[in-house]
Amino acid sequence: MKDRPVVLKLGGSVITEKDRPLTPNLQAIGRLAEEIARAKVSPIVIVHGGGSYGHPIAKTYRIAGGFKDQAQLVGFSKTHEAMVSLNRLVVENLLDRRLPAFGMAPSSFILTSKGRIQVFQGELLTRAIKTGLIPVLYGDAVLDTDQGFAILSGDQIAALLAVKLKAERLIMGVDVDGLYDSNPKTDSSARLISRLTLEEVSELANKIGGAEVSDVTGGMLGKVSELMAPVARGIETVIVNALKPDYVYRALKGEKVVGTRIEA
Ligand code: IP8
Repeated sequence: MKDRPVVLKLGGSVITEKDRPLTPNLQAIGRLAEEIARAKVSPIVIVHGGGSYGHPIAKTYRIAGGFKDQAQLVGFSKTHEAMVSLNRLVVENLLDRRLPAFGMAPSSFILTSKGRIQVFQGELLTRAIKTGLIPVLYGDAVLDTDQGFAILSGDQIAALLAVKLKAERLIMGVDVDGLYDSNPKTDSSARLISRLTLEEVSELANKIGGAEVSDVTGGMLGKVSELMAPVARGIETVIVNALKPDYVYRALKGEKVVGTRIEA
């Protein structure tokens, strides 16, 4: 590929109302589409999360744990369909800003094994990018060689794409300012970590420890572990608050922005 693409992940808790099933955050989706259009970054690949679309259905039918009984099959399909609906909203908002967004279902070209990506048939995706389209992917219910099916997170997809496409930059848009040294929701002395090396990530994981990991830090540490591979390959990787206007815009432009930058 001539130009190295930017990979942008939009968190499910940014583009949906996390606590209300099947409720999009249309204001955030519209604003982010406008920021992406204004930044004029090309090529760009977008991946979004599930939020209140994919997750509640996947949970009800226990999709992440794999096939156990026949009744889950409908749930597998419903999870995927919910993600297709959310994807359509994101794509439509980008099209409204005259961006050639093209929704692509990860379950059509990715196969996992125990939830980890095993087969990635990237030819169509690279072709779409070369043609000038903006692929818009999402965390999806996918087929799995070991357990029948699985839930594949948008984070895992975004990290893999960054590596495979030799991305210029990987931007993770989340609903907090970045990674903190403790949980900012319960600890008023929590400090935002603006720069972090791979080595420090594992130290921080040990310090916080399994059981006490809060939603914010725990979720973030899980995210950060996905980011290890692209960071190790020298891909600039940054976590920013996508709920705050212009943070994603600035990250797309490579400008200075509040967040956590992870370095090799
Ligand atoms: O929100 C999972 O993607 P994530 C999406 O990026 C589904 O973890 C299908 C639950």
